[in-house]
Amino acid sequence: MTLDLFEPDAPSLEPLEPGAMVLRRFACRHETALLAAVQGVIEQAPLRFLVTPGGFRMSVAMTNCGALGWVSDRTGYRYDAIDPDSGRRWPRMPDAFLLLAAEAAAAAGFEGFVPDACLVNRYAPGTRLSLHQDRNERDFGQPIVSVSLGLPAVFLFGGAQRDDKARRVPLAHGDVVVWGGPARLRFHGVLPVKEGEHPLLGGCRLNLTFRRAG
Ligand code: MD3
Ligand code: FE
Repeated sequence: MTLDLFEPDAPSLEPLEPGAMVLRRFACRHETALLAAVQGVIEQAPLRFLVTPGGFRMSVAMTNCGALGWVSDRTGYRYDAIDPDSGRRWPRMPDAFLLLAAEAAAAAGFEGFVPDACLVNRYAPGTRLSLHQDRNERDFGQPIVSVSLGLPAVFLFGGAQRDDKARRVPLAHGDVVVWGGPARLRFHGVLPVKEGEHPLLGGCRLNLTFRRAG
């Protein structure tokens, strides 16, 4: 019997705050399948820089898979069944994604989570995501599952108001966070990603967010 103390790569479950749970390294044992699946999605629906309703180009590159994809343009933010760049449906959600998202949600107490949208975010070094709420989904009773891959980042976990003090949560390759219940509408963001080299992903961070959008 080996103690967890001597197993630095073993997964762990840590409650962050009511409704938010960090599953450290939870995605590591699936990393090969996940990365192959991400590649397939990006081949069918390339990463792109969306424009905000205010006319600014986002610095995070994005794409989607699943029945619905999150998009932004001059008319606003929304979920759409069609990729505006191709005019076709988004790539289907890979089984490896569905399984991981459902397993992670269940481990955090949300049984039966079936996401219909997966937003893929790619951060180059220096890229940040400013504080925002995720409010385009139909049912806020459904959790969001987030998977971090590649370069580490510091996640900002704020309050119910934009100017509430945010706590900093470091997230590394393979870490999964489940956000639900009272944490679901909290403001959140990502500090600028530091330059670095990840053995599997090179110089970038990828984040997958799984949602029940429709
Ligand atoms: C906390 N993405 O795509 S995921 C996003 O790392 C987004 O790319 C970040 O925020 C990223 O919208 C963070 C984690 C996340 C997602 C939804 C949340 C955290 C959340 C909803 C409520 C509270
Ligand atoms: Fe968000």
